[in-house]
Amino acid sequence: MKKKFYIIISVLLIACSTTTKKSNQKLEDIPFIPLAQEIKSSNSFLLANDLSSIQIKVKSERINVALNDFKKFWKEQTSYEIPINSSVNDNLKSIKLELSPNSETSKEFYQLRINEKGIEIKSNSEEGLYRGLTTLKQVVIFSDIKNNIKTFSTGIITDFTSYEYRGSMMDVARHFFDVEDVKRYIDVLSLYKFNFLHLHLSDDQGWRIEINKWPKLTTIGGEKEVGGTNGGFYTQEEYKELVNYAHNKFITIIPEIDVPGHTNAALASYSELNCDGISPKIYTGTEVGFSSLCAQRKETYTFLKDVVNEISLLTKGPYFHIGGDESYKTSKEDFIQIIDSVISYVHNNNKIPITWDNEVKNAEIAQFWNLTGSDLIALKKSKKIIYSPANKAYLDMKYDSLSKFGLNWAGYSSVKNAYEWDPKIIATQLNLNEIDILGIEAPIWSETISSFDELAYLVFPRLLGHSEIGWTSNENRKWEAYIQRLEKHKIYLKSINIESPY
Ligand code: TNX
Repeated sequence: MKKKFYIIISVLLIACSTTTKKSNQKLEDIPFIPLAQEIKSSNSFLLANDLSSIQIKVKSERINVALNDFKKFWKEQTSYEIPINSSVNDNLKSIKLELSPNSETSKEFYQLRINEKGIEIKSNSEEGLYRGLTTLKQVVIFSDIKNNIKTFSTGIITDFTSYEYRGSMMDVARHFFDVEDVKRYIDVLSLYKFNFLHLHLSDDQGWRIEINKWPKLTTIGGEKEVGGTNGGFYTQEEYKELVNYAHNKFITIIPEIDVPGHTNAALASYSELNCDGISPKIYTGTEVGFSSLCAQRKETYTFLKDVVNEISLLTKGPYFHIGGDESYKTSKEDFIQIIDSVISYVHNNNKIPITWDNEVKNAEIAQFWNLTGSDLIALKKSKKIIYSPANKAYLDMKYDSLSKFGLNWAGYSSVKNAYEWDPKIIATQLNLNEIDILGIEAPIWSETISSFDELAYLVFPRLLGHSEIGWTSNENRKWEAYIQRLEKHKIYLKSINIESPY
């Protein structure tokens, strides 16, 4: 009996001490990814059930959508309902969002204040408010629960991004990923403050977007994928739905039509695009560099113009990616002729062209991935660079020799390797200091993956490292502290059915 009594007392003591420990959670103990630029904790707390509403004075369709999402999220996380009000009453404890003009701060700057009276997010832009809301989401996810109630530690977060471009690329051409998969990816990207999703919509193995003037691109070119299984494509309506879905999460979709190489699917769909007038067979292997559009045929230019025009009409953002990588079957002259034409079609649609770094080009923005020979000249001709060094940023590189999926042509890439890089250092090493760093992008190529779970295996947790490289200042990024935070995110990701192997 006595023994039992002691056991009960000690269990109670341990429980009490962990609760007290938990009540000492400070705002800066929340494992934010990406880490905020400045977190000042104060020593108080606010209970989730004290907050009676979300108050919003901003008239913004996108913020409304975001808040309706947040409302659902709040219910799931805290089990309380929280209504949205369009008026502000300072006497009520609530979550307030406010646009406050400030010309000195950058576009995505925001301030998040938590005190005993409530929570407030202020920014001079809708983007900033949204980024602040994603920070608040992480506060909610990772705050301690005391007496069954989520308890938020007080303090002030002042935050802004290091780079204006923080992207990921999804290769939907090698294996097709449907609208639901892409939306699911967008959901996670938005929680980690990414603002661009680049969709690789065409390649040798598949053409994935409906083009009204060239219907065989999808009926023939979209039919299969790597391995010979059924592929697929987005109708223009579905594509618009994706663009809007991403837009509401403050993510801009960048379409990529890869030319003049990586075009077997188009060449197989229309014989007139081939120099010899004969369509090649549909290709379901994984080699690169064997296909090319024909610079001498006028149909090539009509085709390119139609494609760029139709896709530009579906595109909300400023950019259009035109590929330009690994065109080993195109002569230099033909290459320049085709690329320069596409650049002019993109400009005619008031879009800004982006190309991969290979070969000499005149696009404003180059995406750096892997340097060989003349590629450095192409980079030097650009005004801005997006950094995607394959040995660091490619999410399709295996983690190590045991990885179930992935390639390893650029080497293995551990979680640490994918975290420890800095575009500024690469710029210095390549003598590209004088060219603006637009930002970074982590691509996931899909030769070896064909479902969302397989994609998740390669993407998570490495993607989170790139989110921090894009957002957080280099001085604030420390590997040891990062992995502590990352462990907590892996638990959260698991709770939404995203398993990361490492
Ligand atoms: C290189 S990156 C490619 C892709 C492959 C990828 C696989 C680039 C511009 N080209 O065609 O899918 O490697 O890692």
